[in-house]
Amino acid sequence: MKSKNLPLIIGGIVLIIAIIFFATKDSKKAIVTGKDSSAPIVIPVHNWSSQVVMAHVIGGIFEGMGNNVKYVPADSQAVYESMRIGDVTISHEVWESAFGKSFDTAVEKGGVLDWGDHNARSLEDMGFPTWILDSGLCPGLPNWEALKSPDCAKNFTSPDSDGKGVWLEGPQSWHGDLMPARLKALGLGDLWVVKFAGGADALWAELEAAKKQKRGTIIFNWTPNFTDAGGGFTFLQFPPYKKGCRPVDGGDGRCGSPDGYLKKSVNADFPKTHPAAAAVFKNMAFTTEHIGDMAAFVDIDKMTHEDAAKAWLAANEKVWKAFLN
Ligand code: TMO
Repeated sequence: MKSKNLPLIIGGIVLIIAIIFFATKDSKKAIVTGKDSSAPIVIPVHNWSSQVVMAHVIGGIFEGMGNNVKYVPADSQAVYESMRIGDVTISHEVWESAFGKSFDTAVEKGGVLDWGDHNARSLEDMGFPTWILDSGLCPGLPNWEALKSPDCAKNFTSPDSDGKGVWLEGPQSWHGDLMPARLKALGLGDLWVVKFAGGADALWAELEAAKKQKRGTIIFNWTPNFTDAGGGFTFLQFPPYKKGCRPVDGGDGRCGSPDGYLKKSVNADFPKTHPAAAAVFKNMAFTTEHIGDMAAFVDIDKMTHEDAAKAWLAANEKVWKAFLN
């Protein structure tokens, strides 16, 4: 009896193993090559170089996979709600300091997914060109307390600043009144004032002008950026960031910006409508150097964002092809 059924049992086991093997193989295949919808993947475009170049880098990769892509100009705070309701598909540079709060709000409401971090960490803060350290314009830098000296502040004035030193902040759309509030909270209001640049280009123009005129300048800047190369930019050292220290979080504002994440996120339907593109986007993780290079093609080499993306893709084939697996 036993020996009679043995071939049947063995046959059954082999059949079950075969079914499991092919089923797993098939489902894996479905994850990697599942057919993406022909509906466009909507990528937002903001107002700093790496973000725009990276939009075209990622869009180029998606197009190479056979997808349709659409680029839309978007406000960098409102974009998380736009993504939540499906007007925008992905966000590829979620900077913790500037946008963490808007991102968290959208995730909590539902409809936005955290799609993982880039390799790069981020810092967004006030700083100065490193040559100022040896210039005698403000002894004690990069410690922020050097700014308490009237002899320092007077070297950072502009014709319309009423004799006060100037912090040139980025466009107000990035951080609202974060920096004016910080400046006041640190007790610097009598000696310093915040001005807002119309765009990122005004920040870089200010760096050039200050160098030519050998005058002090403090601007808002960030890393990863083209200014990482060569150590030509130094961030001010403020009291360390702690959760809750900002006025929008109920704090007194006496702190610098966090050592932050740089994240990707997606509309929650994206993995269902475009499973292949979503899987590739999840794999994408750029380094500080990758992102600095994307910005440098525009801000140093003066390429268009589209050409910069093509140049970056051509020079980094190994990097992005690894994301396709
Ligand atoms: C979001 N930004 C990189 C301009 O700080």
